[in-house]
Amino acid sequence: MIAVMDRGELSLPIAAEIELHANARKEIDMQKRELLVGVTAPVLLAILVLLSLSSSAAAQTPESEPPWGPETPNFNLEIILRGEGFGLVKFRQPNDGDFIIYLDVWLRDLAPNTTYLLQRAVDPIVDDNCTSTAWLTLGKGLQPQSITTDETGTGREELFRSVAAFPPGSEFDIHFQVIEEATSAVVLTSPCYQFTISQ
Ligand SMILES: [Ca+2]
Repeated sequence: MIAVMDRGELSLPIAAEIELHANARKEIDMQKRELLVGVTAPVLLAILVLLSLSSSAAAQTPESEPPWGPETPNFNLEIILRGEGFGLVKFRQPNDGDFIIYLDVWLRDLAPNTTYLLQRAVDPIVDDNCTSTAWLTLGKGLQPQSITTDETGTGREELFRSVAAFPPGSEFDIHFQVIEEATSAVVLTSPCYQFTISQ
């Protein structure tokens, strides 16, 4: 009986203590939650911003390649050609003193095992209206270069051309076409783009 009484008497302060502990834990949990929401979220955001900044900076200046010029003015272009297949030309002017435009050409969905040529025409009146039809075949410097498709109709070629004849800052409207080398038939055409000579 005494033991039961004792347990009963003791049970009240123990229950109260348990409740106190529970309340204290709730408060700590709430504080933790406030910390997570109030402090951790901005810190996480800052970390994410820093990560995205550093990754985009890394993407812009890969160590293995020369740094490209800024996107504005139009020193660099991604030219899309459409027609009987698809073409992409990465038009790049590195930040060096060489006055060379690099043209990485990728053709797709054309006739297999066929040779093609990439041509461009420019006019100096920059109004997004490409009026020139003075097509010039591009290649490796002054040497025209065929782009030969494989058995799946895909072809790649790394072309380049000097623009040393033009002063830096010169602006042009430019458009492109791909012709089949044997027949001169136009198979792909591009919209009108604008570019500025970098150095
Ligand atoms: Ca024009």
